[in-house]
Amino acid sequence: MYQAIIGRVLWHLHASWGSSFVLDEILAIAYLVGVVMSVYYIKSYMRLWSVPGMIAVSLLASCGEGDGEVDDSLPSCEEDTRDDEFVVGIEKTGEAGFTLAILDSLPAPPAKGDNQWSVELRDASGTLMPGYALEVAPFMPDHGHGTGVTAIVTDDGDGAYTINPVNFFMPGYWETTITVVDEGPTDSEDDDIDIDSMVFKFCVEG
Ligand SMILES: [Cu+2]
Repeated sequence: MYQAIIGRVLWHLHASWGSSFVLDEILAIAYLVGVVMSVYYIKSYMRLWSVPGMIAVSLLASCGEGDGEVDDSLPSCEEDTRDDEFVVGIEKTGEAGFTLAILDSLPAPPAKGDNQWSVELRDASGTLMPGYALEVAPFMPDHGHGTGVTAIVTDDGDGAYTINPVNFFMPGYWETTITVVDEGPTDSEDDDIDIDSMVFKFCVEG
């Protein structure tokens, strides 16, 4: 894209140099300025709508309101009825019948900041299922944002996986969607298949 733009600018400049009309040169310079300005505008627009940008914008819009005041528009964790109470072995079953159990959480219960989860994956018949990829996506539905910290998943064999970190960077109600993915025979994402997904719901204290 940049080569094409630069090529067109050079062509215009060449055309203007080749003639004796001052007007051509003025047009070429105006064109160059226009291209630079529009590229800069598009880049800044894209930066605004990138994931960190969206998080920053939604944080400014929703999480930053009421500086120094107690925000009582949202329930505290004690009042929140949407969350799961954490117990060792808490499990969720997806629509395809796969079950994911959290066998250990550091810390327990899950808290603000980075959490490490040891989980176990079984299929609908209860068989332990190693060899899948898990995609972990914490999300705050009240604020409409996720986290910028990517969870790294390790396949420990025999259906056991370690997820670290599950990042809850602010207090409140978080829904963590874990998607079970069959990555297929190649490294390419083209042959990835989503097998099942489950949602864990935890409210973390400030
Ligand atoms: Cu938030």
